Formats: sequence, C-alpha cells, structure tokens
Amino acid sequence: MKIKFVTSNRNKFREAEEIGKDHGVDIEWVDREYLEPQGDELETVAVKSAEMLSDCVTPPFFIEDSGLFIDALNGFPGVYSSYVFKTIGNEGIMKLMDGVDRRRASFVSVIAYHDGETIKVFRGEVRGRISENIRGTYGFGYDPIFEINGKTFAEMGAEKNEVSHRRKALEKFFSWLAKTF
Ligand code: ITT
Repeated sequence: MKIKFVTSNRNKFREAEEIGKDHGVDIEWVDREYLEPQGDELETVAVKSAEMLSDCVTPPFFIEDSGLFIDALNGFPGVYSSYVFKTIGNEGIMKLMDGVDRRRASFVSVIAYHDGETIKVFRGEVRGRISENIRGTYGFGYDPIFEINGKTFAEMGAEKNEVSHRRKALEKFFSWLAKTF
C-alpha cells in the first residue's frame, strides 16, 4: 500500500519511511511547507492542518505534528515547538532549564489522516527527560536534549526510531490501516 505524507521535514519523512517498511507501507513524500493554524492541543493543530491542506493535496494523505512537553515548564514548548526551536533552539531550552531539578518531559506525535471524507487521528507519546547538556550527533531538532535511559535521541542513532513517539503513532496508524483495507 502506498500513502502520501505531507511534511517539509526530510528527517520526519525518513523516519516514517523506515517504519513504513517494517509494516509493508510505502510512504510517498509530499514536500510542502504549510502554515500551522493555532491551537491548544497538537490534535487540534493536526486536524485543522489536514483540513486546510486538502484544498491543495488530493487525499488520501497524512500529516504529523510533534511537540516536546516539559513538565517543569507546564508543557512548554508543546504546540509551539517548531517556533521555539527556530527562535531559541536547544541552547535556549538549556538556559530555561538551568538549575531546574525536575527534568521530566514527553515527546508527542499526532498523525492526522485525511481519507477525502473524514480525518482520523493517532497519538504516540514517550516519556523521558531533558538532558543536562546538548549531546549526540544523530537526528534533528530536539534530539540532542531529549534523553531516555541515559542516552539522548541524538546519541541513539537507529535505536531512536524503535522507541520514538513517531514510531508509536505510526504503528497505531498502520494497524488501523491494515484492519480497514
Ligand atoms: P512539518 O510541520 O512540515 O511536518 P516541522 O519540522 O515543522 O515539519 P513539527 O511542527 O511536527 O514539524 O515539529 C515541531 C518541532 O519539533 C520542530 O522544530 C522539529 O524539529 C521538532 N521535532 C519534531 N519531531 C522531532 C523528533 O523526532 N526529534 C526531535 N525534534 C523533533
């Protein structure tokens, strides 16, 4: 089965492509940047984005919206993860977390699948912590500061894709697809 993934982020596409291979799903990359609508929840943003995009991309397709939610910052940057990464980046998060002992955080991935009539949502989440320093060379975005069992996503390499929020959301999506088609 072949399915379109609309994203401007090559890394997100590559990870999804790999996970797709494990499930016999062939993912086609539609490289398109879209303005993310505002919303308090990733789900709201993802559904609104999928609705908007269906004007210019022919369904079926899916999009994915991710966010880093830091407990000590009451869930910040959350739905603003993209903007915060572009503005203050990992160095900025390190400064915000300087001297903070409570370092637990979640990485969340929400997929919105548009089949031409309805939109279906799938959520994946992993718990981890914000590392004390920026570490690792693999991956992208917040990978060098999000740590599970002592290793940041950026230190894990391929192992990240086995345990990530994206893997969890995609697996839910693919098992639903398998049941539906
Ligand atoms: P699209 O919206 O075009 O898909 P994007 O890069 O804007 O691409 P998101 O809004 O989902 O994607 O991502 C929000 C931010 O979180 C962004 O800065 C990403 O770099 C970062 N991010 C997303 N997934 C990540 C992951 O698995 N590891 C590290 N950072 C990630």
